[in-house]
Amino acid sequence: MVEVKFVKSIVETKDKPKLSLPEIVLCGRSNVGKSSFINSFFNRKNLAKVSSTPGKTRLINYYSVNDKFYIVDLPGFGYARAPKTEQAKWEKMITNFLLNSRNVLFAFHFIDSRHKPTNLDVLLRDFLNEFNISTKIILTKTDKLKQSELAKAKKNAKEFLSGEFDDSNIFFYSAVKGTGKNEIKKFLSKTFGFKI
Ligand SMILES: Nc1nc2c(ncn2[C@@H]2O[C@H](COP(=O)(O)OP(=O)(O)OP(=O)(O)O)[C@@H](O)[C@H]2O)c(=O)[nH]1
Ligand SMILES: [Mg+2]
Repeated sequence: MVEVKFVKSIVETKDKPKLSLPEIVLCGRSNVGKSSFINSFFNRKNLAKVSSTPGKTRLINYYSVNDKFYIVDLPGFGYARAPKTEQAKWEKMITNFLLNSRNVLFAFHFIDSRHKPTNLDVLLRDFLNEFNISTKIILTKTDKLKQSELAKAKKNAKEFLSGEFDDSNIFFYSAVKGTGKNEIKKFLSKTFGFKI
C-alpha cells in the first residue's frame, strides 16, 4: 500500500524535514497542474492545495511516500500578475533550495501541453542543468488536446530537451482522466524498488 502524507512547508532549506530521504522535485510554471498531480496521482482529493488562480503554492511543500522518499512541490513561477519582486523572490528561493539540496534524485518539470515551453521554462531547465539534476518532463492537461495536438506537444518537448531526449523522459498526464498515471507509477516503482 502506498502511504503519502504532508510533512511540512518551508521557505528556507535550513527548515527541511529532519529525516533525510531522496527527493523528487516538482517544478514548473504556475498553474500547470503540479499540485493537481499530487492529488490525482495518489488519489487524494485535498492533499495539495489547487487553485484556478495561479500562485497558489507559495511555499516549498514536502510530502513523504511510505517514508521512503519525498515529493517536493515547489512554488510555480511566472504567472501574469506576479510583480517583479515576486519573481525575484521565487528565483532566490529556488536557487537557494537547489544549492542546499544534496538529496534531489531528479526533477519533474511540468509543462502545460497546450503551450510551447516558455523562456521561463528555459530558465528553469538551465537552473536544473546547472545543478546537475536530471529531469523528466510531464506534459499536463492532456485531456484538453486532440491526438494531433498531443503529437505536436511531444515534438516541442523533444526540441526543448534537445540532446537529452529519450522517449522515457517525457510523460503525458491528465489529472482529470488519470492519463499517464500508470507509466509514472511504473517508473517510480522501478526507481525505488517497491510498488507505487
Ligand atoms: N483540464 C485539466 N485541468 C487541470 C489539470 N491539472 C490541473 N488542472 C487545473 O489547472 C489549475 C491549476 O492547477 P494547480 O494544480 O493548482 O497548478 P500548480 O502548478 O500547482 O500552480 P501553482 O501552485 O500556482 O504553482 C486548476 O484549476 C486545476 O483544476 C488537468 O490535467 N486537466
Ligand atoms: Mg501548486
